[in-house]
Amino acid sequence: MRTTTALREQACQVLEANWTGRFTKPAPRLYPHQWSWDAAFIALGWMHENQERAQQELRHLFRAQWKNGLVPHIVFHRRARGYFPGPGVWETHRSPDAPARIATSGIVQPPVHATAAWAMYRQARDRRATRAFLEELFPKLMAWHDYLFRERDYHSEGLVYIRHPWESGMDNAPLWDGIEQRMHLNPGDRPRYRRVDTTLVAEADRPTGAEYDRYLYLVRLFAEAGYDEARLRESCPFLVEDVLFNTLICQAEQDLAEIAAELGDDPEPFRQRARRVAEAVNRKLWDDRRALYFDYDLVLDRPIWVRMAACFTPLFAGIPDGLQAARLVSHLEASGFFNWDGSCYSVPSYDPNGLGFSPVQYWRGPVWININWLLIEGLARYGYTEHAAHLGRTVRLLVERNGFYEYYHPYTGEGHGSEQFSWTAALVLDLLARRPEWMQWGVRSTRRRAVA
Ligand code: 2M8
Repeated sequence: MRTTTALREQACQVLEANWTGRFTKPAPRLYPHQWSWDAAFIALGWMHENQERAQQELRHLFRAQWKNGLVPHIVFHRRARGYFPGPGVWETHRSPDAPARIATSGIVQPPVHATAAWAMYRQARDRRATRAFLEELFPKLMAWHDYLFRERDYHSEGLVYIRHPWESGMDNAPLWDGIEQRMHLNPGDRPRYRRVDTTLVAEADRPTGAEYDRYLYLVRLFAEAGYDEARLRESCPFLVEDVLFNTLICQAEQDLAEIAAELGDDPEPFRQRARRVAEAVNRKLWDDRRALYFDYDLVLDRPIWVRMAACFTPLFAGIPDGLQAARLVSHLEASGFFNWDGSCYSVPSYDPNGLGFSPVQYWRGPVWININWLLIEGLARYGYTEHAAHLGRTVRLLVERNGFYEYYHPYTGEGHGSEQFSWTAALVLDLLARRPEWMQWGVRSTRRRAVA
């Protein structure tokens, strides 16, 4: 076993190697640009080592914010090549809101940014210097959240929708299979393109060609509509109220409230919005019979009963009450997602007994460190410290034995996707710094039992 210092140094080396001078790439070759939610996770790692870089990470991203508040899921790096789809496919100049001089995509990713910014401020050695950064970012974060509630809350019910699988961050999750099957593409609808990802990592680890056809079909739909949300709301075949996305905006609003209070602003509007999201998640996405949160398909007007690790993440934002939380934890243990005995590395991204589960294919089963990180924090929030520590030790085992991979085989622990993956390294740094007791063996904590 490596010492904590050695592990920390290795994690720092990954971030250092992926640092471009302006931002940190998610991975050396597979992802050469800046991604939105990666930037937030990466900042959570940098903040323990280099506050300036943590700030630069978010600054770089928000410099590309659209006039309507949208924070794009990719900010393209001028000097980088070898990623598909690039700016030419997105055609964001068709939108009056896109920035003129910075090339971006035209969709979003989960809003973890206010959460990262508030954590950075709390961790900062020099709070005075960080306060200026917080002041600079505050209006941009407000504009970002306002965009989501103004443009993406279909029924004005406190839930934000996503309109592309890439917006969820969990690109090829089985959640989207039903919707993608309904998208019947005729020969003329099939975009012509050449993928780069499958030349860089194992093809079996990545989404299929049929999935990429649909990803690209949707991008073309957006560009042809000039990214006009009112039009897209009526024409897009993919409109989903996603559990993870809404959990993260709920927590981000709570963190924005903290930022507002710290800067002498009124935190109440943000708290109210967070409460509204939490109530809506509990009203619409909670399935009391199955004791789980499920995504909601706005096109068919019905829940998507697909069991993902992300369905448990409302714990992160404090959304469930104590009884719901206990039932969620029982469910987690009983379903094969969470194993005390080490028969499977917890937590697989998709139900290990689910139809179409794959231990190697991207978001269809492998363990992802960001999802574990959200669950660690969520379990801790409700007092399940032994569960949280078990996941913390699992994270440590995975990276120590296999390196800082993008995702891991839940039965062998083998790394898949890209090596030297930035958010894996960053979140390990964060856990080592803030939760050191959960990253070691032989530490006992009081196990709170889950009740059915
Ligand atoms: C993956 O998504 C991109 C498309 O956005 C891709 O596969 O090319 C996802 O895992 C996503 O969550 C992540 O932000 C991105 C960069 O790490 O890669």
